[in-house]
Amino acid sequence: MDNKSIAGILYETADLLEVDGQDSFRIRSYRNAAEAIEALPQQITDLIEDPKQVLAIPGIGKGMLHNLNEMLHEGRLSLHAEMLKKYRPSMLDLLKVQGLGPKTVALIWSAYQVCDLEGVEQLAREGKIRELPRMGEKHEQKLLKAIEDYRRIAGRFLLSVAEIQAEKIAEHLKDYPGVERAIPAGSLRRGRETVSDLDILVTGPACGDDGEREKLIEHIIKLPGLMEIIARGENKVSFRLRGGMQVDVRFLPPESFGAAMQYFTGSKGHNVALRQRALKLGYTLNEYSLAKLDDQQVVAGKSEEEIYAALKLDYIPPEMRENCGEIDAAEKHALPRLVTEKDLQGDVHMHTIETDGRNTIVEMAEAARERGYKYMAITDHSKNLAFANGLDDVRAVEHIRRIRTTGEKIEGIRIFAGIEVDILADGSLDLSDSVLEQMDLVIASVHSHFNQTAEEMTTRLLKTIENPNVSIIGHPTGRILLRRDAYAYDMDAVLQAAARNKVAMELNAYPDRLDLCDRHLRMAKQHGVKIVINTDSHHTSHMEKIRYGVLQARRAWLTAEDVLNTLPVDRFAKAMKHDWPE
Ligand code: DGT
Ligand code: CA
Ligand code: CA
Ligand code: ZN
Repeated sequence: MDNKSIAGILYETADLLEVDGQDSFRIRSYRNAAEAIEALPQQITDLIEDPKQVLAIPGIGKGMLHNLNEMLHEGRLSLHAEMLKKYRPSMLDLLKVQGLGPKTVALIWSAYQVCDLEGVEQLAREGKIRELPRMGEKHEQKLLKAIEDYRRIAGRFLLSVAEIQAEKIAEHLKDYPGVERAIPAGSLRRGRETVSDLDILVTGPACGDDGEREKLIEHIIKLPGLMEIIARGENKVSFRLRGGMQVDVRFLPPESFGAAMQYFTGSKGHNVALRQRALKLGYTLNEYSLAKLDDQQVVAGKSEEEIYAALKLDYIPPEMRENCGEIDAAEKHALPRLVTEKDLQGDVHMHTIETDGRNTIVEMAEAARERGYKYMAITDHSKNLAFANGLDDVRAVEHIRRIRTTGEKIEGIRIFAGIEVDILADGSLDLSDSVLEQMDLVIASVHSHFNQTAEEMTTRLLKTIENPNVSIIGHPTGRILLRRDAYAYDMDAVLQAAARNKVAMELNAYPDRLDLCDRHLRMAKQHGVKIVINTDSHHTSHMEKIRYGVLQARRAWLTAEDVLNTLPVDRFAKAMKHDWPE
């Protein structure tokens, strides 16, 4: 955990304690500690082994030292977790709304036991906020506006959504004569699962002198969907799109383009570490160039490649730039060869019209073959998913037969007969073992009872993993990005069991799922658990979403060896029966 996340948890704890009506001294101690850690020049992780140094930080006493130890060793703060359990994580969103401080939130909670955005919005609409002490109709209106703004402005967007916008803007820019390159940097280029604002870098003669740039800006603001201009400077224009996404467009001379790409791709943590390295080697690094410290002579700037090379580093792919050890690895020529989309030989999570998909077996298989895959699997739902018309034992066996008959008729691609079977509340499966045994592969997924305790969920998943018919755990945390949190369980215990039983974890490439996430994928790799990257396609057009899965895998430093569906078809078939390659 870095200082920023620790400070964040402490701030949140302070806010929650205030909502909870605890004494102001205690609340202040958490805020003071958060401020102190935020302002610290070095990482608290580096100090924690020496309690004297930590206690020397103003605002940090024995109790807080204990909290810091807990956070650094357990990755959580129990008081924070306790408060979140009492008030739900949605309380934190509420606290971020302009003008909704802990005191007002506490007032609303005590009167109505409501602690989420939707709930408060409804109360305001129904005129129930004005009935609270010291509140009036004006407050209510302001609150509604603030909730609207919060949603619009504080929002993050799915990578897939941000990409579409970025492409439109880049096209619009390139329509203008004298624009040579228009490339998105920032979190989008790093392939983060969600993106807050777009950072687009532009170069070409049109970025040359001031007059030219003014004309280019005039062109930019004609962009369809542009809602408001936020800032208009010499080298930059910022605006907001309909739907709330903010965009920063920067104009650059060609000799700085690489330096700017490097800087604005980030991450901030990566940049800070890279700049420190530059200083150590006698250079300064900024968004304009890499230059010698003594005489300011520029040594690199046109391309990212020359910057990394001048810093005696192998080129670091954008997905790895999160300050997670990539600079060390690049120095030692030890960066992994990241998995690519081309490495994938198949996609083995797909639905058809037999349950909730939109296409037939043949259509799905042909689309997969079209993509160049050597194999694919049909994995329709089981009966517990009633709204999806899930299969019972009898229909499942019929479906296997249908899949195999189709497979015999189709050339150039192997169709595996599989199933996405529901994991029931107790960890048993929704279909009989005698049916599951007949499958080429079995994906087991949680689609119900998301609210079990972490203990129940852990036991549930461990039981599933022990079932010898299970090949893969599907979308293993159940999260829906920006909508539904991951269900809680002991990831370590589950990954250990998965490694022991040779049950793979899915990386579901669907852009609003993308679980396992990068952090969990790294954990999986450490445990020796193999990954399968799947699209969970319900339509032939969904198969292209595989690239989001590949991006996430690359962010986790995965290589082709870590991913089972890079294997040739026969080898993959064995891997689905617990025979993994070394
Ligand atoms: P986002 O927009 O929240 O999804 O994430 P980013 O990474 O796109 O962040 P953003 O848009 O604030 O900034 C773009 C890049 O600019 C960021 O990845 C690194 C660089 N950057 C921004 N602020 C700083 C800073 O204070 N120091 C350094 N070294 N780099 C920064
Ligand atoms: Ca950004
Ligand atoms: Ca930005
Ligand atoms: Zn599913």
